[in-house]
Amino acid sequence: MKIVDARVIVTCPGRNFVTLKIVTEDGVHGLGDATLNGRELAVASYLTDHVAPLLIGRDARRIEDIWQFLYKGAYWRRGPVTMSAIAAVDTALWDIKGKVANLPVYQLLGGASREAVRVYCHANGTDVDQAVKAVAHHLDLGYTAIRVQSGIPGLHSTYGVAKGDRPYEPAEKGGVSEHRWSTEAYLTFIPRLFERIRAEFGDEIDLLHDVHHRLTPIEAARAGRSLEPYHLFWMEDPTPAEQQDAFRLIRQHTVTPIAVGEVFNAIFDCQQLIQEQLIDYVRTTVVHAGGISHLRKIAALAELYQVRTGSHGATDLSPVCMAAALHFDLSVHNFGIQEHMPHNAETDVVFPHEYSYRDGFMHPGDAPGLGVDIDEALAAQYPYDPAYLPVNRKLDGTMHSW
Ligand code: KDG
Ligand code: MG
Repeated sequence: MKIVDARVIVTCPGRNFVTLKIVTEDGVHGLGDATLNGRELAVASYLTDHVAPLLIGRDARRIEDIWQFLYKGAYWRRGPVTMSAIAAVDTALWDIKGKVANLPVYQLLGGASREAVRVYCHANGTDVDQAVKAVAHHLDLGYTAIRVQSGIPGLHSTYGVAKGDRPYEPAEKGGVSEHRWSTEAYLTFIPRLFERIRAEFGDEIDLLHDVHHRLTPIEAARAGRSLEPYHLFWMEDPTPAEQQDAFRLIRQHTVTPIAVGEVFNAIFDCQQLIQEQLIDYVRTTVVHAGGISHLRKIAALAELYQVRTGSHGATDLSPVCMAAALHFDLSVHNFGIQEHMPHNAETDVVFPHEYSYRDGFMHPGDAPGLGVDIDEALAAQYPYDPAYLPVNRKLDGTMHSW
């Protein structure tokens, strides 16, 4: 089953997405998400200029061999650009395999380990009152696990909080915007936010929070300890994870569960975190961590150490990634939870899909393959529009993690 075409489609139905479409000699096609938020064209070029020519003539059935060929064959290993490109190829080949077998991909991965995939949503507000309203709204939509972010008194903007009436979107058009940051203001405020949320909504719902890499290990330890009375489902990315052993210090001080991994792209990025049980959830996802094949290896390692999955699912991961993530989530034994940040209506039309949401759960559907497609004519009506993630500076102007 030879590959006869591999092409990249860049579209911007409200935000930029990069999609790889692989076609076989029998006319079967598969899709893979290759979107790297704010650096989209780097992956598009990597695929178009360096990967697509190598795919023509290869047997689409040999998913693992093609993965190893692209990984080992590049010589330059890992990194978000390379691994997103490999992920797109891998995902598209799983899509093709499912279509040829006339089975949804989750059946090829061992079948369903659960009835449906539990998801968490985002509730955010410019202040605590608005955050409370957002939580109430999402409870009405049926979610039972809710990530809460709020504006911080004294700081004009911060990660995870929407501007105006528009839903929160990480990348912004019109240049790089700057946020201001004060660790002390944040550490003082964050327990008050969750105290209020628990007072309003009780102990039943699961609450999550994303620190977004902005604390040092000892500051993260303080945050985790101060949040213990509100028993979070997880505290995400408490400190940058380039230095995996930094998490030992956080673990020594707090029992707040920890989730890490949305910026990881290979199993080596989380090997120590998993093997020393320094985290509870690994957040690697299909598009940035080498595709379904590599994500399964990470999950298999994590299973040995009772670490569960909690894949990243922000709007900068396209519906193709969401579909692939749901097949993975449904099948893998040590699934924990899946992030769900719904796409806008235009995106849902450009990428028609079988997956669905109901009462706090999602399901990938039973269509052969991934159950997601791209309307290429419609996609062409939304040309690429540069957008960047914001940056963060401390109050004295020093650059800080966003
Ligand atoms: O592109 C960056 C976003 O995907 C990221 O900021 C979102 O942290 C995020 C999350 O947990 O969804
Ligand atoms: Mg995050």
